[in-house]
Amino acid sequence: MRSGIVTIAGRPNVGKSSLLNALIGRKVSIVSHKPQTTRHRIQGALHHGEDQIVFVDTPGLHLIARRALNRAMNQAAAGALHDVDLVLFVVEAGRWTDEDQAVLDRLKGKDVPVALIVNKIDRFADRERLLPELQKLAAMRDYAFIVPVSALRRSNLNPLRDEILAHIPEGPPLYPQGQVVAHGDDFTVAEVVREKLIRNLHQELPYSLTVEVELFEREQGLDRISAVIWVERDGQKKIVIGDGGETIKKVGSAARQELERMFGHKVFLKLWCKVRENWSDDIKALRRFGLSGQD
Ligand SMILES: Nc1nc2c(ncn2[C@@H]2O[C@H](COP(=O)(O)OP(=O)(O)OP(=O)(O)O)[C@@H](O)[C@H]2O)c(=O)[nH]1
Ligand SMILES: [Mg+2]
Repeated sequence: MRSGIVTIAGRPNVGKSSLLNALIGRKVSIVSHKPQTTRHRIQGALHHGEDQIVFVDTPGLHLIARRALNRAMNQAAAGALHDVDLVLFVVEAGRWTDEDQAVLDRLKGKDVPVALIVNKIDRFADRERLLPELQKLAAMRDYAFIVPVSALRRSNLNPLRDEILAHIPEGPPLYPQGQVVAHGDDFTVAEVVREKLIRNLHQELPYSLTVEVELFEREQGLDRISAVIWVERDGQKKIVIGDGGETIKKVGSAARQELERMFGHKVFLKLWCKVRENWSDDIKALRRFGLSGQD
């Protein structure tokens, strides 16, 4: 019986959360085309027979961290690089940046085996071009193993799972059989609403908002949920609400539909938008929103 904790790390936008969801076969962590989507460490357990892998998805490590929120995100990610059984260093095929280099540097001298996962190989129609790419990446350090994958197309995931299983210790399971996540349904609600906001709002606004569940009542066959979207300025509130409430309605409806699918029952979701100036650089506010980066 094998059991281990495996961190998924890398710069923003390489597909860490997509990989977690694809490996587990269910949406555990939100995904968007914008970098810096994940803000917390998010655990998800993969049960394979008697074996179990507990994955830890992390915020993308980034170089420019001017706000307290960004520093907390980097701290949350860095805190998952030790005291685990294996780190999956995720990169994007054909795209190496200074931020990838910074992650590689951070992993130096750490007492944890590191595997290289080259994601988004679906973008390489010509497989011959992928090979020199992999060789270049492989030469950068000693890796426990290297696996090219596509989280989007779900390709090469079983070989990846088997490699991971071969590199984690024997031991009793960390999660009870059948349990997939450690976080509660209120966290899922806040994250799903935030995902729909990111997908429906342009430019920088998603970086200035956070979602807080104020009320969560589970009756028979129905959840009554009320959540606040916190923004930093009045102008942002106007955009989140949209003309005649159009945007916030669209976000609410998309979030409700996804939550109903996930929870398997009806959801009544009420969204509000409120201003709290400069929350993303305010340690007290971050703590209240569970974003302080502390354990
Ligand atoms: N073409 C392609 N796109 C992918 C693949 N995996 C993820 N993506 C896309 O890459 C973007 C970022 O995906 P995420 O999973 O949110 O990336 P992340 O590394 O978790 O990003 P942060 O949370 O911001 O650090 C999304 O638009 C995904 O759909 C893949 O295998 N192929
Ligand atoms: Mg992510």
